[in-house]
Amino acid sequence: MSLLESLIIVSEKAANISRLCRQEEKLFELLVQEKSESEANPRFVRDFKTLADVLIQETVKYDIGKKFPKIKDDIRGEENNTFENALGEKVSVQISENPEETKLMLQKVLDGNIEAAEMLTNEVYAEIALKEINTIFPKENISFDCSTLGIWIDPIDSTSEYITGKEERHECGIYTKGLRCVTVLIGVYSKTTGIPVVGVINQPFHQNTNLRWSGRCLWGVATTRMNSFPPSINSTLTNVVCISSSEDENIKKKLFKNNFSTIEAAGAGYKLLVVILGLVDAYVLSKGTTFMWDTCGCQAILMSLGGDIVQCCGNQSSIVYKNIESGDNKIEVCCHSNGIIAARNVEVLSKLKEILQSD
Ligand code: 2IP
Ligand code: CA
Ligand code: CA
Repeated sequence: MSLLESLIIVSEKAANISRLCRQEEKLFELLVQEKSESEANPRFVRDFKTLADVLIQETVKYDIGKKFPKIKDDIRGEENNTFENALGEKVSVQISENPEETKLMLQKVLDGNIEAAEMLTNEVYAEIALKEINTIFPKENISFDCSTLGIWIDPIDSTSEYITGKEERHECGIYTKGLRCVTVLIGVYSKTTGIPVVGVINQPFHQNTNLRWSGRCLWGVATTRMNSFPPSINSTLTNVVCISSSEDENIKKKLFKNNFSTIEAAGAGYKLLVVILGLVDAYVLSKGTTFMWDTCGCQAILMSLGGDIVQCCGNQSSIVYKNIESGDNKIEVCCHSNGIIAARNVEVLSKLKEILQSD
């Protein structure tokens, strides 16, 4: 099985874990923990860390690392895998070859809750059938030299929506808040050039039928310009830009002055998703509140469609990726401190670069 297919499958496993934790109310309450100050996203006074988050990240690492040993040591994610239980004990969340061991580890994190540990363990080792996944599978087998690649994972983007999840919908169909803004983001990049290569976005809470959520999975390969979209995907421009609710007035003014209207939606991954889908022309963010794990996969998909993600301020060059070294301050090294502009169309990108650089 190819790296791309394996990434699609593991993203579905990630989505299953996220749905399980959200739908089992008891499980969900148990899982919410606070982040330590040094790890917190600078935008939030308080951030959340959930076991689901860490477990998903470690499951992706385990499954992909097992199938592609050459990439194993270069799979990284947003989360730190050390968990502390109510007794102040530290447990490192790591998936082991032996499901029994994983279950015991989870039991520890869950203060002895065997039922919850069992449910999660089953999901971690579940076999995912291709027909369960709402995607269009790659028609060709693309092979990569895994020894030259690294991976960035955001196991759950839009954690606050995942936890509080009150839905709001804009009249154009974009969800500005709620569970639909949650995404699992996986991005592969070249360690030699830093350029994104493959991206997978899984939206676990895409549709709700009879109180059950189902998702969808989108992917793209930047290098071969292959992706999961029909050739007819909407390419009409909307003159709408997606922004964060925390965006500066000055940026909004510049956009309005140039005939762009804005929609404020939650989730960096979700905003990138609506750009990818062509529901808006671009995502503009002037602040340093996104990180390598937020953008890597989405940028690969945008590149497969002819777009890109560039810095909003600074030299406005394309975003590139690197491995963090031990001793690095992860938040500092991985932060896109100059903000970002993401678009599916390079003309739009050039226009926005100009607008945002003007006084
Ligand atoms: C967050 C999340 C937030 C987003 C922020 C990201 O990632 O996507 O929603 O802020 O930039 O870093 P906003 O919604 O204002 O765009 P996470 O949920 O993984 O911490
Ligand atoms: Ca994120
Ligand atoms: Ca996250």
